[in-house]
Amino acid sequence: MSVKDYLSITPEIQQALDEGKPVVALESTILSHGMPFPENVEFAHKVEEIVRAEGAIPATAAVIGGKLKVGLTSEELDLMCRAENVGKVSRRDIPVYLATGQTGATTVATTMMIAEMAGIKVFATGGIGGVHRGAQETMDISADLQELANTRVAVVCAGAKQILDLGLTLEYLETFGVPVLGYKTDEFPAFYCRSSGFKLDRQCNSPKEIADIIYTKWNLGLKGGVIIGNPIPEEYALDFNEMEKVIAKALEDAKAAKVRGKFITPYLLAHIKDMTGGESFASNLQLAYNNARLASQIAVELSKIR
Ligand code: PSU
Ligand code: MN
Repeated sequence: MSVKDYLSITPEIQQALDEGKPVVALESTILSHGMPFPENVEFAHKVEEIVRAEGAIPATAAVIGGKLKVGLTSEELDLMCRAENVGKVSRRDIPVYLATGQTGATTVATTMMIAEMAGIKVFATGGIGGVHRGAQETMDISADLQELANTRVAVVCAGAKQILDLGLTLEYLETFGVPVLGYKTDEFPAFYCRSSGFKLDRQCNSPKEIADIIYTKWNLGLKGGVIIGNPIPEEYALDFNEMEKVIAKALEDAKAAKVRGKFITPYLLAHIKDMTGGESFASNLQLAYNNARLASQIAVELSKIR
């Protein structure tokens, strides 16, 4: 069996890729482990509609029935949203899930892997994983960062959540040669908040400018991704200091409950949601829509260059 035999790409997406049309990858962990059911069903469909409205084709990734799925049917989206017996699949889990036929939601890392295999250049998510607070002791660094170091996919995100150590996350990305571009900002966004206090080297003000940088990186033969930090729209942004309090409590609870490994991120996300109620969830939806829009615009610009 070759790589192609493991990939299951919908005919619509395959045709778009063959014709060099814009395609935007979307992850499924945000559905299965980042949002409640049934609200996530509406999100899953709406985010795809936004991509289409911008002139690109959405490609939500997942691992189902021993295949790396690129593009999900309505039934498959529903399966991911219900999240019954749906694991969280990072790079190391892929062989296990494929060989055993288990159903899994793809993280940023695995969605990037699958996107590159399929030939998709741009990917929209909410927030990337990163270096966790206290990683000096725990060594908890998301596999998302290694993927960004190695895999040629541009990732549009609202930065990374404050649950992480944003400073160390940026240091790590610098070490591994991953450009971090700010869209209409000169700071790395902090998911619910527009700014983090961490300055970026480059502010870009148009999708075209971002597409040119992405194209140049890969045209040079450089491996790895590009991060585009797209701040949450002003009207949905939450207060940084308020969030800091919520996160401190969530981290304390996680420690007391001895949560480890891949369960830490979903645990913290669920706790934050419970503590902040509907407000943070509404923000989460809006920033993800905002990222899907920008990612589509970048994909459209990239398709004009190639
Ligand atoms: N950050 C968020 N929401 C999410 C995730 C991260 O704000 O849903 C998910 C993404 O799928 C990301 C994964 O790739 O969590 C990172 O998990 P870990 O920290 O275990 O690598
Ligand atoms: Mn981890």
